[in-house]
Amino acid sequence: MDMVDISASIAGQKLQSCLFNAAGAHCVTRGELFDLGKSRAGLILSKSCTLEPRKGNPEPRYKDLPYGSINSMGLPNQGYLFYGKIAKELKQHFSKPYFVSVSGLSFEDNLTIIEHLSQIKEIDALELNLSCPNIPGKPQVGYDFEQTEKLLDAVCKITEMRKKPLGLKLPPYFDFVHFEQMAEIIQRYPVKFVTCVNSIGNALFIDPEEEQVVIKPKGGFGGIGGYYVKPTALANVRKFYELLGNRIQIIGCGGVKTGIDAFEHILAGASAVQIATALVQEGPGCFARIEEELKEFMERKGYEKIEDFRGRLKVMD
Ligand code: OXC
Repeated sequence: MDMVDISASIAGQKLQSCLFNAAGAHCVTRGELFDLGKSRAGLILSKSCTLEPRKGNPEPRYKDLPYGSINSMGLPNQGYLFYGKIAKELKQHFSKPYFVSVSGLSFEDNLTIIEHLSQIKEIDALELNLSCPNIPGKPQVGYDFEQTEKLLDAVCKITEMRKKPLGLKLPPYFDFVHFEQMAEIIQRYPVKFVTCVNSIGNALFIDPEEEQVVIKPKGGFGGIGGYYVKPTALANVRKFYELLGNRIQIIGCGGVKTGIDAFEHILAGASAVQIATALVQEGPGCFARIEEELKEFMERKGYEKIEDFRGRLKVMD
């Protein structure tokens, strides 16, 4: 199986494995970031950071479900200065890229954070989160095209000046018109990658025995992940690959629990694949397992590297 190579390249960075964590999953604390460094993950991505450290929403705020998870974490994180400062240390210990996810609570916060992080050379790229569904009173920026454009306009001025690669974490879209409108905006900016998708926001899971919701914040509404979202995630990867794939890389995220799930994301057009629910449920050991499963499936198919099949999804005529 050593003949099979699952390395990847994202925003000019070489990844030994195309599999890594989604922002939010096992990447808040120093210990968790080090766990990712020691694991088979091809890259370390931080929790989405805000200006100030945040405790997040009241617990319980995450629940495993039969086919995935629901969460309303509310961006618990140690503040942007922490994720900037730890970059050097991570680089001393691990030879893999380090990306920082940014989710400022306002336009100005995002600019302050990005101005600072763009100047840290040990940070290889930034992933701007346009899609956190769990902050009461704050809509997902990625569903507001005007606001997205205004933010990209300002953010890209900074990242271009500082030569820091920028990617976007998008919410799932459900209508071709919305895919096209978003792609039209994104293609006007020097965005290196888009990550499709964040959780499906504001879903509701009900425990019928208890006649109750399963998480506390927002009356039980939260972002859904895992197998519930896989078909939606694949549709978003595919559509953005069709619309942007010739110049912007797509990172797949949503419902990846096995090597075959990762294979499907790559077949749809993903250049790398992030893992959230499976990482939370299984821990960082999931990367070695999913890597082996992906390699085994690729070998059975006669593929030596991911570029052999990436984007080559067949449709029926
Ligand atoms: N997506 C996010 O972007 N953030 C987190 N949850 C989620 O599903 C969070 O912290 O609430």
